Amino acid sequence: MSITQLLGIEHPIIQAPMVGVSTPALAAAVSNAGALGSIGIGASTPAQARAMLAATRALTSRPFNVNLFCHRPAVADAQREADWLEHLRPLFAEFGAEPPASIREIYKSFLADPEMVQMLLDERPAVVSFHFGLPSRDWIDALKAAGIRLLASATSLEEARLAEAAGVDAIVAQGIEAGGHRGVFDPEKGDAGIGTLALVRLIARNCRLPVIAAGGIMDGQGIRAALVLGAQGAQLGTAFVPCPESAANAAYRAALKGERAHQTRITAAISGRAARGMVNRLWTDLDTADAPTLPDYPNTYDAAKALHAAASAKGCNDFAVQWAGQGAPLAREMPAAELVKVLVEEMQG
Ligand code: FMN
Repeated sequence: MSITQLLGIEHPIIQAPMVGVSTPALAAAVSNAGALGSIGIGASTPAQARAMLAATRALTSRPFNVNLFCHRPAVADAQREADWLEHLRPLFAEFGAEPPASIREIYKSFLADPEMVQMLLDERPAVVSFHFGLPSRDWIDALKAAGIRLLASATSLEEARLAEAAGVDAIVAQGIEAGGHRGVFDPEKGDAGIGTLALVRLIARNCRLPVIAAGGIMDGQGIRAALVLGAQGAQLGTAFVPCPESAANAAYRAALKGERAHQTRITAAISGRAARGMVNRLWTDLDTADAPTLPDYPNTYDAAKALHAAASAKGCNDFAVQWAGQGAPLAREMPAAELVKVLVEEMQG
């Protein structure tokens, strides 16, 4: 079965789920244009997620994708967290602020959230995707039995093989060029850092499942190249950030059009897990030579968000998280439906 048949779409293009950036309006516009829109519920409670699904369904009757975070649940470590906050104290002081007294797990892993599985089984979105790992086999089986198609991010052949063995329907091969968080299953094992070109080929040659290429793909030429490599589709994140339907703020949009778009880098110091974005002081001032061990994801993120809040309260936007991939300077600002149309035209050459 082709990826378009599998997902019930016309064009082999997926708008990446992007927590904080993708919206029901963006997902619906993409789905209505014949590609697959996505919403990210990784940072939502089941009630918030249910509302987001309803908001998307109010705008489209087409299939869309619902994305979850499957990281190891955070292990609180009061000393490590206190050391990290102490490390950040001088940055807070620049804005006349104090670090928070503590940080916490600002959202639950899907792995520890049976209520979220129940929500998905009740709502039955057409497609569900996993990032940072996989849920247990019985949850995968239950979601499949409910008629939901399942996708999983993989950053290596080993992760793709695990996803295949677990029973998902297709693999999102996420190269090192990609914006946002690396989908690495177990960061402690290290990150092979494989580029999209090699990763797509590795997985297409060694797995039976359809491959969806992700990372650095910004236009139809890039999608075409991925298809030539053996992918059946492409997932684009950064390309959709400037769409008016996204939740990106004015500063984020301006950065994508400016010099900083040429400088993206990966750091784990913002959230506790490696992620790529446009370099600002979050990239340069947190991960210093004397930095203590990072608290777990997403507890570290709580601290970065507090720092951004303190800075922005004083009119400083240098600590805003602006995830973006290496293709960022190629992003184009246009409504999502138009972007899908342009991508398809370019893809068809
Ligand atoms: N991937 C997820 O699976 N879940 C997310 O919530 C998520 N958030 C992201 C937020 C932003 C702003 C960006 C740019 C990417 C995010 N990603 C997320 C990664 C994408 O799924 C995808 O791997 C990536 O966008 C592909 O690279 P590109 O940005 O170069 O197109």
